Amino acid sequence: MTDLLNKPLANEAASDQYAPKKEDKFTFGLWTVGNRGRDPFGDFVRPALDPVYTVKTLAGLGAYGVTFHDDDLVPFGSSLAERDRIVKEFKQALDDYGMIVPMATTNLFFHPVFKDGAFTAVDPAVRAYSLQKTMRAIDLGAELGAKTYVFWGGREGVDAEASKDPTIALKRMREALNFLCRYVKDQGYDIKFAMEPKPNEPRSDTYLPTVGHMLAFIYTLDYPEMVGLNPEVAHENMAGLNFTHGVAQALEAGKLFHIDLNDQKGPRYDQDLRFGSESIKNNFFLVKLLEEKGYSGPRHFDAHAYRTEDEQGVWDFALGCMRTYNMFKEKVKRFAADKEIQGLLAEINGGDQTFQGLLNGYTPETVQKLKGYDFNIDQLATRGYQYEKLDQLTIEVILGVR
Ligand code: GLT
Ligand code: MN
Ligand code: MN
Repeated sequence: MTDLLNKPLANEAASDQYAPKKEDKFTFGLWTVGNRGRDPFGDFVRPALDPVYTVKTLAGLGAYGVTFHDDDLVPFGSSLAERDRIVKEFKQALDDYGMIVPMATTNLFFHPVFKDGAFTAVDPAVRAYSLQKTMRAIDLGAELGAKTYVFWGGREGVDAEASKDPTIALKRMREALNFLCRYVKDQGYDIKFAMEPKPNEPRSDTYLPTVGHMLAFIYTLDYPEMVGLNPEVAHENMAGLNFTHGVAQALEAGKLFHIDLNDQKGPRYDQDLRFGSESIKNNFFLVKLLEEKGYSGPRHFDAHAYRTEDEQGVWDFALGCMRTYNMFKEKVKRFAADKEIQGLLAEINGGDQTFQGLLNGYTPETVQKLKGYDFNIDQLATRGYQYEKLDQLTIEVILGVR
């Protein structure tokens, strides 16, 4: 394996104002930079990356931490002695390179045993094994300091709709999460759960397909305060939804526990593209929301390099994700400091303040006033909202001419 950090990085601007820094809180899954380019039509194109080497290289690029599935770090079927050796070396690498593990998760989708799902599989033995594997993986995450534990329901769904009663599937999912919340409490771990929705792929339909579905489900759990969301850009776009609005709803409900940043070209298979490589305007508004509304968790990239790339291309990809986030962050500041834009926004949001008094909640007096008021709706309907101008100014900020 070549040690790319001993060579100059491809990016000559690596030390400019957009260069990633620890305080930016950028994190990557071991499976993201470690993605070997296999797809349903073609084999691996890149060699495996050693987790210790990954920690070192990501630290060198300015990342803050790494995340993993149990099997990304400790290969499936390792002996206990093997596990302990791997964990010890990995911990040492985290210390050596000043990296942390803010999040961990379980692989409940790769092994053939999970072909019908995990917590919602029809086979009780598979459901029981899934709990066992997850408890062991939570122990591993806790040992490495993870504070957030992600649940992506990889194969929790159906191909043959007749195979499962969807209400029973939801009950099984609830029972599993309730069980695991109790496990975390009984162990005294400082861990919260973040559920990650995805509408389909690899199954035809996945249960709890969007941010909204999952948010509603969380409040039916025994410990809703322990459970939040890990929304992913690509996944909401696969469902044709406005990702920023989904994230805003989670954030406003105090449920944005984590986030998976990447990109996607509209509703199609899950592309997990380099962050900001496609939907420039959408991602500008996403970064604006995260930066302005107090999201303080890791900016986690769940994406991978194009299949055409060699190892250098993987690090170009990783650096690109982080730099683009920082570029959006700078554009967000510019937008906030732009006098014309802010003046226009103030004017747009102003309206006739005489009506504010009628919009402060329910009182019997307000009911009387509202019922009796003679609104000049024809005049109200003539208003032009200046959104063309506002949107063009936004585009001009994003494209760098303001
Ligand atoms: C898998 C999936 C992601 C999830 C990961 C966590 S694994 O790569 O496509 O969206 O976040 O299980
Ligand atoms: Mn994805
Ligand atoms: Mn994800």
